[in-house]
This record gives sequence, C-alpha cells and structure tokens, in this order.
Amino acid sequence: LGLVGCGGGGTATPETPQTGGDTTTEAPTEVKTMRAGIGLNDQHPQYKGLLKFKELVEEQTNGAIVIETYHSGQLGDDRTMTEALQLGTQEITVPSTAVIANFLPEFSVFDIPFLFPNEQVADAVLGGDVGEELLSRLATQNLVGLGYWENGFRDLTNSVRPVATAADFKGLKIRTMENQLHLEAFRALGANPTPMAFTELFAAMQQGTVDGQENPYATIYLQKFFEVQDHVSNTHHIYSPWVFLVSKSFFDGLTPEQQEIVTNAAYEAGAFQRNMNREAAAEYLANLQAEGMTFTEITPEARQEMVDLVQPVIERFADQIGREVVDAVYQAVADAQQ
Ligand code: TF8
Repeated sequence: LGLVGCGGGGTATPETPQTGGDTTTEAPTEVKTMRAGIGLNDQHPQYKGLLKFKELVEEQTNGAIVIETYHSGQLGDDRTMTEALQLGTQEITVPSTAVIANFLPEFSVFDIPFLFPNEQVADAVLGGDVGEELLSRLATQNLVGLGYWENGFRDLTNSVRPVATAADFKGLKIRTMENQLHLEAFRALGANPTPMAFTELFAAMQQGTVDGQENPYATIYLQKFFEVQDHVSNTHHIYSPWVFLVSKSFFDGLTPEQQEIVTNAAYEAGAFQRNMNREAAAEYLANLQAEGMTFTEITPEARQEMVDLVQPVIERFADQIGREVVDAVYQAVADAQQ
C-alpha cells in the first residue's frame, strides 16, 4: 500500500505536555496517532475541515492524540480507505455516502436523484433522526460515523457539448462513482456511464477515456478539471453527503473523554467545512467561467424532465435500499419543508 511516512495508529513514546517546570508527577500520557486520509487535494474545503479537526483534537487532548493528515488519495481511494478503517490499519476517512453504500446498501438512499431541493433540507434530514439512525448502523461494519460533512450538489461537466436538456446526455461517456444507483440513473438519462474511483478520474478525462464527470463546483475548480473539461451545467442532480468515519476498533480504545473530544471536533469541523463550501460555491463557478468553461443553466422544465426519467430507477432500487429507510427519508424531506 506504500504508506507515506507512516508510523501512526498505535502508541508512541510519551510526550508529556510541558506545563511549567514544577515537579508534579502526572502519569505519562500515551500518545495515540490517528491517520486521516481523504481523496481531494489540500486546497479543498474537505482538507481545510480536516485541519480544523486536527487543531481542535490536538489542542483539547493536550497532544495525547495526534492527527496525521493525508490528502489527494495518498492513502488510497475512498473505498480502499474505508476498508482500511475496517481492518484497523487507518483511523479516519471522509467518503461520499455513495461509496459507503457498497458496505451498507441503505446509504444509497442519499443517491436518489433530486432528493434534496436545497442545502437547508439536506441539513435537516441528515442532522435529524433518520440521519443519525443510519450513522448508528455503521457499527455493524466496524465503523463509527461521526456526522455528515458536505461534498455538495453534483453538477455535470463534459468536453463534448453544452448540456441543457436530457436529450443532450445522449451517448456521453460519463464517469460515475462506484455506485449502482448512480450508474442506472445516468443510463436512464441516456448517457453511457462508467464507474471509476476518483483517483483515476483526471487521467481518464485527459486521455479521453471518458467525456465527462459530475461533482460539485468546488471539486471541478480546485482539482483543475477545467483543464480537461469545456462545459459545465448546474444539473444539481444529487446532493452528496460525506460521512466522517473512524475505525471502530480504534475508537473503542479511546477513553470516554477522548471519544467525546473526537466526536465534538468532527461535528464542529463539519460545520466549518460546510460553511466554507457554501460561501465559496458562487466564486468557484465564476472561476470556472473565467478559466474558459461554458456555463449552461438548467431550466426548471428541463430539470423536471430529468426527474421523470430517473423515477423508474428509484422505484427499482427502493427494495434494495430498504423501503422503510426510503419512506423515512422522504417523510423527513417533506417535514423539513413545512
Ligand atoms: C467522487 C466523489 C469524491 C469525494 C472525495 C474523493 O466523485 O465526489 O470527489 O468523495 O472524497 O468520487
């Protein structure tokens, strides 16, 4: 796996916090290291959020927990890192729920296209009972989910033509995440989708293996996709949540006080990351246009046609996701809009 400068995940020589030259004998602190790996680069709000988490945890534990951060898939792609958490060879990662669905199918409920009309509804559903219930199920996978972070609304880019309506998807080779529902939804829209890990994506676009992809503006801009893509449309077809995941075997080995610090820091850093994402979204889109991409606005009518085309796919997947979960999420979406 070629870990970069590893040496975490275990205990190290005590690094007793120096609080002055007195002679009080404090029990030597056992330093625990957590390796946190993500897929996006060090410019992305995902990484800034991770740095915030590091700052909070290291400060509040007086250095008893050290966070090592790795970006750009240095520790592997989202799926590989999630597996490493299960095995206990990595401690933290922040994958999209679409990837988590390969471990727990019910997480695919968030891959239902056009589920959330806006970010406020997403916040209410994810932060509500059904969101928490799904997080608690991660324990069966030797994972602990410490809240949702925000990848965000996904928008389409490609290098063939501006996409304004469903008809424009025809034949476009679109990379999707490794998720069955995403694949089928893009087929229903007329595209020719192909699943691929994010770490392979840039090269695939550069070499023309795929014509396009879909991700939030932050990723399209900060990962420099504008260098290999010409057109962007605000399809906003799926809102991707991230989940802040910790290896359960590692988390169980923390003291209750440390667990609380880590949990609170993950939530606080999540709020920080989410705000940063939202504040910068308009700027990222403007930057994409400044870099030469064409921007196509999807009209409400065009979006409705897309909604209708993917509806049968949602029906087909409802059993696999779990009817109860699907119904609970739809109910929560409705409640959030009252
Ligand atoms: C994707 C996702 C990824 C993120 C990131 C690697 O397209 O949106 O960008 O999950 O953590 O694969």
